[in-house]
Amino acid sequence: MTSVRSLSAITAALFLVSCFGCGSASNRLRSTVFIRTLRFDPSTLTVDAGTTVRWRNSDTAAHTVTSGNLDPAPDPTFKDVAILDSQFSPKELRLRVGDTVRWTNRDLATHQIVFASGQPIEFTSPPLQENEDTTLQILHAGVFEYQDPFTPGLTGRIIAEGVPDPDGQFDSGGISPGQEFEFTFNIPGTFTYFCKFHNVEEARIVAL
Ligand SMILES: [Cu+2]
Repeated sequence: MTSVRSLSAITAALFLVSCFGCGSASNRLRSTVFIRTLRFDPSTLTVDAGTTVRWRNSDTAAHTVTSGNLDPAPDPTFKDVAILDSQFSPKELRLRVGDTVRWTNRDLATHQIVFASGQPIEFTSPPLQENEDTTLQILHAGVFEYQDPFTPGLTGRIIAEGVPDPDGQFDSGGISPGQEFEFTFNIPGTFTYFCKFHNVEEARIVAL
């Protein structure tokens, strides 16, 4: 009886030791950001200090995770989008961060520019009558979708590219499709990063 009891005590002690070991392993802080087509998902991730963040490339192209910012271009310009025959022309506009978009309504019908919600840029233009225009300076890198609520199916896109300004804290180099990169954020703070292959994707880790 005694030997059975002591045996079970030893078993319990061993169980506790092994459980402590696997407990500390599974409690190690981890979080994942997915690399998608020209965006990091989520674009803002809040973690506890000490967390290891893993970026997984879920796109079909290679990207990087490079600490720093995408800055405005030193020589910003105007970029024109015409609204003609109920189409945005061009439908997809590439520009540099700092450039200003000017939409001009060349239709008889009223049109309006409304950015999709949940993007870093919020914008709703006044309704535009024929030959009226509206402007917006783009101050963030990224892909921005917009639509005209007056015309179902009328959508446009802006792809804003910044000037890379790495700060040297981390740089994955090229991450191929399906591959991963990890970095541990031991110090509280806000850490911005971007992809230096495209200079469009910008995101941040907030470590508490
Ligand atoms: Cu990229």
